[in-house]
Amino acid sequence: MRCFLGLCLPDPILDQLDRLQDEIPVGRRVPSENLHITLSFLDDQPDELLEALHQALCQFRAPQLRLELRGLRVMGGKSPRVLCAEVTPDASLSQLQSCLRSLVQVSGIALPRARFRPHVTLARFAPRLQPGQQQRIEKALLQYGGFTSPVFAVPEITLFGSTLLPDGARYEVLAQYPLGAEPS
Ligand code: 3AM
Repeated sequence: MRCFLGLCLPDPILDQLDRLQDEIPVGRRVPSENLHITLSFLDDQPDELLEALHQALCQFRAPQLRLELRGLRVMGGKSPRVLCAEVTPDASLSQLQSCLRSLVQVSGIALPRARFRPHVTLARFAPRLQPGQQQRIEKALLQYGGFTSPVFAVPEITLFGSTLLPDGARYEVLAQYPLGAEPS
């Protein structure tokens, strides 16, 4: 199954991002139910490896997170791929991501080397931008680049399943692992 580890966002933050997306009509909008912070993209994995990871995650302990979103960014280098809200740098988040990366690999799932730049993807762009889109993106960055969310608690890690459909990915929550709690 195609899946990834990530963090869900609380409703007040989803509402704020929803309003922000209304203000910035660029690209293909990510629907509210798909907004999240990716920690580790696992790709397509056999059930046995996912089960091994699930067992390891059930025993995993880490403190609860308190995060904030701050600023907008376009990712994809010369050809913009996505518009994102950035997560304010947070040592606990970086540590969590690095521990999870090790845990995933110990569970037998190979991960490509990738820099962790936590974000919430708000919109995706086609490989070739439509006329005028670059200007609209730049205007949005100028106008809304100073956006900040309230600080919010993240009480769990989520294992998402991801199904690719013609109109985009559909995510489902496969399991959640509490942060800041003793494993049961
Ligand atoms: O959180 P974002 O939106 O940046 O782009 C996909 C999404 O990231 C990314 O995994 C997240 C959950 O689907 N993704 C999809 N395919 C990927 C791949 N082959 C990938 N990341 C790395 N390699």
